[in-house]
Amino acid sequence: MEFFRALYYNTFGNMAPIKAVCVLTGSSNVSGVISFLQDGSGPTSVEGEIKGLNPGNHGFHVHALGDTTNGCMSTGPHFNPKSLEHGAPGDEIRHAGDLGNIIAGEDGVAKVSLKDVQIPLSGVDSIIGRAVVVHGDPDDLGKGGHELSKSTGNAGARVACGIIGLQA
Ligand SMILES: [Cu+2]
Ligand SMILES: [Zn+2]
Repeated sequence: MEFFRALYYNTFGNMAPIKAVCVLTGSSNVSGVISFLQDGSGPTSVEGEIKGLNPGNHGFHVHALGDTTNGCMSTGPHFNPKSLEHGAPGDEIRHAGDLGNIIAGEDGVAKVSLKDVQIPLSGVDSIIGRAVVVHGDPDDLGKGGHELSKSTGNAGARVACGIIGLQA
């Protein structure tokens, strides 16, 4: 069986699962670690924990740039390779980076556990080298009627961010 597995990998390229990690920090006390795993061309699993948040919903996105030279401000807009409007993760019209909200409990901790098909770890639309950003306010998922709803979900300040990098 191992022979066929090796033959398959050598014939069709790197089919082993790809792993990535993002260590988030910010100017406040918000921090966390998010892990990514993609098996073949399947959905990417996103798992982790963010702490130091105010209780409630917080916008959670992949932003286009892995640039933190000016803190989270330099990570650019939401990752949007298809040039669509901002939306919810389950919407057809959304930015690839729109992962919705994470929910912090009274202890300020938000557990993250989701799967998404629009954030691959390889190929032209790979999120490797881009950034994860956590916001101070809820993401209205494009439906808030605010002038920023269709671009950022009006999610407010960028309270923590980190660059998505490959992991062994
Ligand atoms: Cu964002
Ligand atoms: Zn968006």
